[in-house]
Amino acid sequence: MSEQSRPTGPRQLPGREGTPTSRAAMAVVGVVVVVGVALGVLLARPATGLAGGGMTMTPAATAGGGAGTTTVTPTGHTTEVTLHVSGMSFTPSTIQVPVGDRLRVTLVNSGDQRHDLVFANGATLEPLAPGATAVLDVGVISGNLEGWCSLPGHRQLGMVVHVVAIGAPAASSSSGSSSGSASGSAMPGMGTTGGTTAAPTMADLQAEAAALPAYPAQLPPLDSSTDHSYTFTITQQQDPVTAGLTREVWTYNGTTPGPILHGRVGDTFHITLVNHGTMGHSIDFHAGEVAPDQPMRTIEPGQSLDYTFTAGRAGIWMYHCATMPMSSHIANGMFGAVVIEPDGLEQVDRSYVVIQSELYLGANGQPADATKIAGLVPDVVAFNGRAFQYDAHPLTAAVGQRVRLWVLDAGPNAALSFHVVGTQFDTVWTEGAYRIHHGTATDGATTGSTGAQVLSLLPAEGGFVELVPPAAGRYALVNHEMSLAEKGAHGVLQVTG
Ligand SMILES: [Cu+2]
Repeated sequence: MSEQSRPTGPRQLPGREGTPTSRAAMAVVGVVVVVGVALGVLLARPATGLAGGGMTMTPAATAGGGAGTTTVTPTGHTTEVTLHVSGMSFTPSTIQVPVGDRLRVTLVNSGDQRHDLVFANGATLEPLAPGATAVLDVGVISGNLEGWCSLPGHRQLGMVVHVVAIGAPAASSSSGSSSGSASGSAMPGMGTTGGTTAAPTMADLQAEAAALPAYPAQLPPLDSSTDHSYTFTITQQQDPVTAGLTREVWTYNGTTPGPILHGRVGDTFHITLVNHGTMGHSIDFHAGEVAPDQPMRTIEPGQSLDYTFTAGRAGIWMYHCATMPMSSHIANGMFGAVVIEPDGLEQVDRSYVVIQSELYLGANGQPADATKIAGLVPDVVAFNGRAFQYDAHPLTAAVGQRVRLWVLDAGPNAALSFHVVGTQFDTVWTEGAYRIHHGTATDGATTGSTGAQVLSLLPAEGGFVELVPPAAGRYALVNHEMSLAEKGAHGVLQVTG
């Protein structure tokens, strides 16, 4: 490899000018470090899935470096705090220190990779190996102060600690941290800005998912009937996001997603829609063809309508509220799926349904923030309505079983690049047709030896994939748009021997 053609290594790499070989080696090391940090989040901990961590949280109380920038009278007292590492978070993530106290932080790296700790006032602890402990003198605290891990991406994933200066004059605190709010707006995962809510940390989302039952992902079994009748009752209710944060959800029958319906081509579905909410709502079933005017009309609270359709074609068809703005009604939970099997679909050992959707958090207890929705950047992304729930409550299968995953992207906005870590799909059916069936491409070009790594879906697209897990293990289900996986579009298929 010539000097000219060799990739340029990171410029900040330490060390002197060396031979081409040693510089190349350093460049490789640099690449390995960068890749290792990036992949470490998702791939280095297959046993625990997306282990810990969180996303950027910027509560109004974090005013930045106050220590050393404001004149205070030192108390002569030292506040001692021990920080641990949990996944990609510091615990505790908020430290309260009387103003004028010196702060000494003992960092215990209880995580499984290196972390450092730097504060906005310049106090810095060098990177600590897993299992190591070190003490940092942060200095005399004169105002609110933020600290973080400065390793690439760690701060953005939630490795932030907020020092709240108790008794600091208002000028040294931000507007959000005036008296009495230190334990409110600075609560982990609950940072609020301008009446809306910052993205919760990954750790807080995972903890809540573990504390709650999972939405059942099993495809409901077919019965022999060709005529199906359901009542869909619309509700508006609270749904927890983290231990300290709820959102208002709008549902069909109290869950988001709503009920998963299952039938065959030619089946007829009779839906009675009843609005028990506080505003107008409606429903639109993609699974049947109807003139929209009457069945998809918006009904006011207390009203009902009948919606009948015949499922003429196979697919996993979205349904959703069609009341404007549809983006908000879908983002607030009003969506679900109708699975219509292709004729002759073979029996498999396991059938699951995975529906992706996005959360754009409004203020605590409130529905989604429409401005955020319009901005297309979700705070949280979910499989079957709740982030990370199948990490805590995995889907299950046994080695050698054929697993079929019906997948729908409910949106309202984000795409889904559905991948199951460690596997390949030997069967892919999407939007009306097989692309691959048991390893054979439908154009006949490849017979018995082809496969796929993702099922890629835009909002309202759906399909199914099949895989046969080769060995026992925890197989992560991810949106391979990795930032969306890190926001919750992540789960686990637990395979036993
Ligand atoms: Cu609605």
